[in-house]
Amino acid sequence: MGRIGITLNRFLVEEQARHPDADPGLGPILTQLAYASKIIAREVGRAALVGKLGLMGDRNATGDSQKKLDVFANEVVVDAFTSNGLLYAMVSEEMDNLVELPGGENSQYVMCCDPIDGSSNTDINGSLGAIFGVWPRIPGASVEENCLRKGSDQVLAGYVMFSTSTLLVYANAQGVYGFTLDRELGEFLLSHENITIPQRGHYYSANLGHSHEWGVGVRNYLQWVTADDKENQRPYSLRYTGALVADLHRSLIEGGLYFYPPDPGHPDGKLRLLYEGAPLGYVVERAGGKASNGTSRILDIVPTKIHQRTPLVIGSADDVDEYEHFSSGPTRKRPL
Ligand code: AFP
Repeated sequence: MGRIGITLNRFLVEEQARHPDADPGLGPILTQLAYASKIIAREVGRAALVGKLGLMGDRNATGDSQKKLDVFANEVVVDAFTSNGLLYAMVSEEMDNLVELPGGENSQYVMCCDPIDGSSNTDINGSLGAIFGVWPRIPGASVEENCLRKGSDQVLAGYVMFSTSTLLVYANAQGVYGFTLDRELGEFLLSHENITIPQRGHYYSANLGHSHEWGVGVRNYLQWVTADDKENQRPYSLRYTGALVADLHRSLIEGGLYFYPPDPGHPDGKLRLLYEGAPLGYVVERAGGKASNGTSRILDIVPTKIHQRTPLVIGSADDVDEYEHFSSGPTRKRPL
């Protein structure tokens, strides 16, 4: 049975004892994220009954229409880290500017988050997610310099998937772990110990509605990965939920890849670097996979703006390699 079924808090205590040199400041951050996730999961589960579906009527900093659950989840996450000294500052998809958190003046961490990923799914009972990445504070640096960090400097990252179950997945220096919410206990229990991503999968996730607008290299990849070649486990099957977290989680467990290339409507890509690409890239790399913008490792990119967008391809290492082979050499064409 191993440790499956133990609570998140017990797991964190045992892990700290197993790795005494591990950063002790990260456990309390995870505990607060778990608390916030329970509150968000409860509201997601009853949104249709308490008037929390639909739009707020505003747009967020990146121009996306804000759903009521976007705003609610952001308020829950900010509140979970206010006046407890756990975080110095926070970047959120739902806030125009970074926020220095009250009581965090002496904290040693900053967090970038997307409180609700997949907002287009809120009113159709689809899967939703939350994404977070945590960086150590740079002593003496400004709050902006502390937030505009490359993904490889993260010390903790993860996501919460609000779906058939509520699942918290995080990665740190020790590995990648998943905890499923037991609603009766009100506790996240260990359900996935030491997650590793398959080297290759048989699923791909992409919005094919844009495929006619993609670069020729990516279109060549799409033609290749959907070609009839049973000996090489092709064609891959398409799975696209509208929530990156849900599609990414499938790749993490069963293998495969997700990609969102640039298109005329998203010349720099649609996904945001700091609170989508970097945290999920950290999780996937810690699990043995890869994440890039089609040519460069996502975790190496240093953002210049907190809401900076990026093209993203993420998932099994062999699948991301195949994609990059096509996308970085537009004229290259493998035998189909
Ligand atoms: P929203 O949170 O605005 O719905 O965006 C979700 C997302 O960032 C990612 O989770 C999805 O995979 C992708 O965008 C969906 O984008 P398209 O609707 O353009 O396919």
